[in-house]
Amino acid sequence: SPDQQPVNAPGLTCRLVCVLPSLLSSDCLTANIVKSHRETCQYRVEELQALRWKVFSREEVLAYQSKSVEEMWQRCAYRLTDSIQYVVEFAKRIDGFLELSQNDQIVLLKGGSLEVVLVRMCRSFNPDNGTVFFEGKYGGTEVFKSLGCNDLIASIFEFSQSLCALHLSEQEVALFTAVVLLNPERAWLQDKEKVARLHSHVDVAFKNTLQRSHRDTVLSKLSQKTLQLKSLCSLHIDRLRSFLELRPLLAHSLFPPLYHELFT
Ligand code: MHQ
Repeated sequence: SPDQQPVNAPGLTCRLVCVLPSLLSSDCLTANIVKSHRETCQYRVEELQALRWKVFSREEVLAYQSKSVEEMWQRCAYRLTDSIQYVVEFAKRIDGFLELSQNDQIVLLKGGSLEVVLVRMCRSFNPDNGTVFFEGKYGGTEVFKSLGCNDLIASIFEFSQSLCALHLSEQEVALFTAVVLLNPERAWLQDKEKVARLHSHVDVAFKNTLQRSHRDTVLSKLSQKTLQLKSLCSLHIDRLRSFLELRPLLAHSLFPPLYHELFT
């Protein structure tokens, strides 16, 4: 019978035996996550870099600085909420995320969406002059002065600066943000085990990718970043609390519903 015939097809044998097994299942996940990132990253990194010459003029910076605290918080909350909507779309496109319970999807997004935005921010950040792409042009920390939380803004900018120093590729940003999002340690998860399984698949995919590009050393540097992200997010919540305590009635009309749902 034909299937009993010995084969002598060295090229084919090599392809099956040597080449195919090097395509690990984690490569599929990497491809899925990189594609999800590319489709939901708001601006392509080349676009952002090409716009670096567009910097706010002194007059434009002064105009931002003379805005009221309320207006500036409202603007930033809208920008942040807009970015978070892209992160929600990113999450939904990661294989396995929509198989989690709705509760756990929400818990992961509530706990991780700002962290992902802050990691993604390094793509919009120019480390040469410490400016970020905000409302159409690049501006430094002085643009955000009227928010009245210079310490938070300075820490966010320092974080971006230090992340830029790692020169992460788009593939690395994609995988790192997925690892950050699928954190099985978030409080109130119903099925922690299921999240942990998904997280470890992404973790393996990330480690394989780093190993293959001889970038293993970024891994330990990124684990420090995870801690910094946590403290930036609690600082954001602290500053938001102080802002709201002074304006209990105003707050509801000021912020977009999704910002409320996530942070207040
Ligand atoms: C853009 C790049 C970008 C630029 C500036 C939420 C609030 C009212 C105050 C980023 C806390 C401040 C903002 C700077 C903080 C959370 C604000 C200040 C995507 C959006 C992003 C990352 C902004 C997000 C919100 C930030 C961090 O391409």
